[in-house]
Amino acid sequence: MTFIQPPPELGNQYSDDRVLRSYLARALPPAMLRDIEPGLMEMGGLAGRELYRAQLADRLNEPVLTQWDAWGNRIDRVEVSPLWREAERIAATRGLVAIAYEPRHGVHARLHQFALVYLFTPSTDVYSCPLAMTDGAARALLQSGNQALIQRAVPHLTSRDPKYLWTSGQWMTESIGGSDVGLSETVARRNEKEEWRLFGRKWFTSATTSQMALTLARPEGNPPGGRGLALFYVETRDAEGRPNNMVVDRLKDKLGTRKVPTAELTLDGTKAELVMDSANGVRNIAHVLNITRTWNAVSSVAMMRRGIALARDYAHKRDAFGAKLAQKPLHVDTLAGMQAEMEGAFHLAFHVAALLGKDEAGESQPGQAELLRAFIPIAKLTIARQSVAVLSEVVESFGGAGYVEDTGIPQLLRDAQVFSIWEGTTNVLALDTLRAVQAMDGLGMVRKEAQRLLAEVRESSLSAVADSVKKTLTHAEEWFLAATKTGNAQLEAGARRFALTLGRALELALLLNHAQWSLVHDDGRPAAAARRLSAAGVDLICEMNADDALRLAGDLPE
Ligand code: MFK
Repeated sequence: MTFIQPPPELGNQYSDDRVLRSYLARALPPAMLRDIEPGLMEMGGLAGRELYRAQLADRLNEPVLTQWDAWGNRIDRVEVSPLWREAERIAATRGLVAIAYEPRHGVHARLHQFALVYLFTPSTDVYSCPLAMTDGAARALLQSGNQALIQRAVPHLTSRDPKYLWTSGQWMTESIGGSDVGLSETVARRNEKEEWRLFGRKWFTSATTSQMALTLARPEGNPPGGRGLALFYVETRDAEGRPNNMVVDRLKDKLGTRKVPTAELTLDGTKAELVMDSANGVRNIAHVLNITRTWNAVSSVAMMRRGIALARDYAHKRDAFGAKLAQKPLHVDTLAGMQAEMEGAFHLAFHVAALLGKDEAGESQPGQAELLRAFIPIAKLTIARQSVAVLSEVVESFGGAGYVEDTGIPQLLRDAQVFSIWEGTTNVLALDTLRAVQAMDGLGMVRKEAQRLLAEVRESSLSAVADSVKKTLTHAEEWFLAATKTGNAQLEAGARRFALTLGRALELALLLNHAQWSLVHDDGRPAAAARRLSAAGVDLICEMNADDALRLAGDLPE
């Protein structure tokens, strides 16, 4: 009889998750945790069993676009996969968007929401994408103060009833500008009835199945650039279900996130309403971006956690060279490195969620809104890169099996690759980090936040790592000041190393802070994660020669 390898399995993804449980035990009031824990347990059970099985069975299904009906009508119907239909129902009934808008848990609502999102995301093939945009749209509409649109759309966007729930798209990217959104070519014209109509092509619109979208267009006569764009509200179909003067040209053939019906759209007289003023579109859509980038960071951690859970289970089932992988020092060392990256990322993502919750509840301390503005791009860019690196290791930790599609393992890596692109690439977010830090007048507030976190770290076994965080932040601040004096080229060239260094230093400060609490509660594992993350390297700032960079990139002949 030939050998058959037992596959990796998942348990309850909440009860098995030491990192999430220990964080929530610390961050939430005990009565609230008791209240929400049955829901987390249920989601953890679904994620590890029914949904995980459904996900493996759904592997080859993809969205299908039908552009015409049998009688020649343009219909542009998109059918999503069975897993996505189930995900939509679960997301509505468990309130994955709604929770953030319900008053029940006040300042902690975001932590409750993102704990559920973190459990739900890895088993639902990036259904988090339409949910993130739905959440972003609800927040942007509420912040717009446009009462008509708030009353029209927000009750749908934040509903727990699957029949009433709307999802929202966010149509920003155009062929000319994925990053440089200010170049957008879509035009908005107002007709004699004072109705706005949009004309243009949106190049990367996920959530084509959504009932509404927020989008950017340039009112005729407005100047070029992001300020000349305006933020518009669009309903995708009329009351009879006919497309709103728009066509789905095609679905994208993407590296990953293949369940997401990402499309190219042509808007040809699409009816739209202004959300706010008839300019400042980039500034106004940034409310959506800050929410979707937070979802992106949490989803990136969740995918790391899923890959590690599978790899750890497999390590106890796979024999090689006379022992289980879980008993092999080199394999254990590799898994430990992955776990430390994930734990640091977890604490940064949930710290952002906590700050967001405070901000929305109007309970931010002075300076916290500015910190949130900077921490969102820092968290998004740092964690997305960690996710790609960790999931690459996850694939490798299965050897050849990790490279075989029907194990479900390769998809983890392909899907993770979207996190560093979707809602802003690493480099674009590094530049955004520079702008946010400049707007705060430097790194003083970040340093103070790290000092506050580290002041609680009293265990002598953690002090060397705590000192390394302080040194790293001092180095980052020195570099930032020197590069600011030297000029824009230097600052821009080093922005990615700077932002990643801030991200890793913040992760470590948060992890140390949690490690201190955990040691008091007889758990030394967060301390081990902090030591390991520190050893892997936090300070990435170094002087790079600009001419060498040009030589290597090919623009200097010698
Ligand atoms: C999940 C499945 C996904 C399926 C596949 C998807 C694959 C990927 C598809 C995509 O195309 S994702 C690409 C999404 N694109 C982005 O996320 C945009 C990335 N680019 C940026 O974020 C740029 O930084 C930005 C467009 C915002 C820069 O544009 P500008 O025109 O140079 O804007 P500027 O001058 O920096 O900012 C304009 C205003 O917005 C300023 O305010 P004021 O008008 O008061 O001065 C800024 O402060 C404000 N602002 C910008 N970013 C902000 C912000 N405010 C708050 N938060 C922010 N993050």
